[in-house]
Amino acid sequence: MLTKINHLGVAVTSIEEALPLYRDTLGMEFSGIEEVPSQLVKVAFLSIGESKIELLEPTSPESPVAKFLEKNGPGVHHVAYGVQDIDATIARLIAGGTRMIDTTARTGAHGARIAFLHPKSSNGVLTELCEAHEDGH
Ligand code: CMX
Repeated sequence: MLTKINHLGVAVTSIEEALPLYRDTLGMEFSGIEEVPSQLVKVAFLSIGESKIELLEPTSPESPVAKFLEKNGPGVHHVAYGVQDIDATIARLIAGGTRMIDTTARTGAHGARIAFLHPKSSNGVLTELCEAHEDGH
């Protein structure tokens, strides 16, 4: 059902301030910043082999990431797993009783189709399913 860890999401108050650690100190490959209006965040992706780190900065106080930062401060926000068929995976999880935040896939960064499981249904870890766009992200 799952193919790999696609990315780890890290909540930050400022991508500009956090980026030098990942890009320059740790030497990860930086592939740019993108705004995801539907999620009220802007994101920066940094690659390590097949996986990525996604820095998440809220663009509004209403953003789920703004609420997370308010409560916890900066830190690991979610784990995203690659899936080949997100619609089938969502259907299987719902049939098995998993509580989904998204019961249908929506569009995330890089045009990927994404859906979140509720952290209350995944041992406190916000979990994302991610069906990569054709460009491989
Ligand atoms: N990891 C673990 N637990 C989390 C969490 C996270 N990232 N975010 C929230 N929670 C927990 C809260 O601690 C809270 O727990 P308690 O009830 O024990 O206090 C509970 O979930 C409810 O949180 P809340 O702050 O009251 O916020 P909401 O109920 O309004 O929303 C959630 C929570 C998870 C539904 C919301 O954050 C959400 O929809 N997240 C998914 C969307 C998202 O994060 N998008 C950004 C990523 C963009 C991308 O990758 O493209």
